[in-house]
Amino acid sequence: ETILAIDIGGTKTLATLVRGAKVLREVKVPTSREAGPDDWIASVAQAVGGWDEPFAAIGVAVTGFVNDGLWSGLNPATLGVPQDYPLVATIEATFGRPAVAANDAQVAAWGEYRFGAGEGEDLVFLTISTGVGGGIVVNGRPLLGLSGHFGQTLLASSGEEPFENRVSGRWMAAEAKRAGKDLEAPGVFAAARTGESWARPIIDASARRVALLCQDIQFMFDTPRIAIGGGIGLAEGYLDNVRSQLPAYRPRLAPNLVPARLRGHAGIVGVADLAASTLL
Ligand code: BMX
Repeated sequence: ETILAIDIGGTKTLATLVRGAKVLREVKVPTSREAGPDDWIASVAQAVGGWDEPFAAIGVAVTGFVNDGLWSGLNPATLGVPQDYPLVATIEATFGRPAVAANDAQVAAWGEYRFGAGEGEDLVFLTISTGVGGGIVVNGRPLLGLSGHFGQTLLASSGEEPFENRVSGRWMAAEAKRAGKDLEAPGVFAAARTGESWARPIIDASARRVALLCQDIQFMFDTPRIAIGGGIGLAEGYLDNVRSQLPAYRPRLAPNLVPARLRGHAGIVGVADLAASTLL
């Protein structure tokens, strides 16, 4: 069955038609930070308006917290989502098919489990992106609701602010600014590659915090693997940087870090599978 799968992220929104793990059509629109959910959904409707293939159901992956079909932001620095926006109801009214919605990283975890880095084993997925998201698959089931929101955890930042505020692409850009550089995260990586001395410590500090988080995840879930995705997570050298900064425990206690495989498609493939298996 063909599913309309949508992923609304902090920077861009992806609308696709998906069958299994296959992406049949795809269009990308920027997520306008000043607009709100009504506008974001309207731009998706407009972007897919010319598609004439039928679809049986809709899966929506979003940055933020999804509870009973209602969508709320947790960290306004990632995206300003109002509290309890009726996401599923609005999507169903807009597109005229049944819909499911879940957090972007939770369904990316599910997509990687089913079709990517999981290879038949449970996993924890971490995306280091505009923010930091996560998802947990245990005993072959995705944990939904608030679970996996590692970017919101407080311990690594001594309770002063969410973990992601000291790790994410937005944090890297803010640190660059403090060094007098007007650059986004990719510019920080480029500067580190060409040996600009201010850039390397920013990346190292982000990777160090992620390494500690991964070790903590291992103590909490003893998962067979932690798949790392997101634009930062998959940036050249980042995963090796995280590995090199893991605490020195013996191998049985150490997390097994692997790159996510579905790239930007993990969320849409995962939410399409969730829609197909729960709605059809
Ligand atoms: C934030 C939070 C998570 C999300 C994560 C990654 C909001 C709006 N989002 O921690 O729900 O999974 O960012 O989001 O509070 P991304 O847009 O960077 O992929």
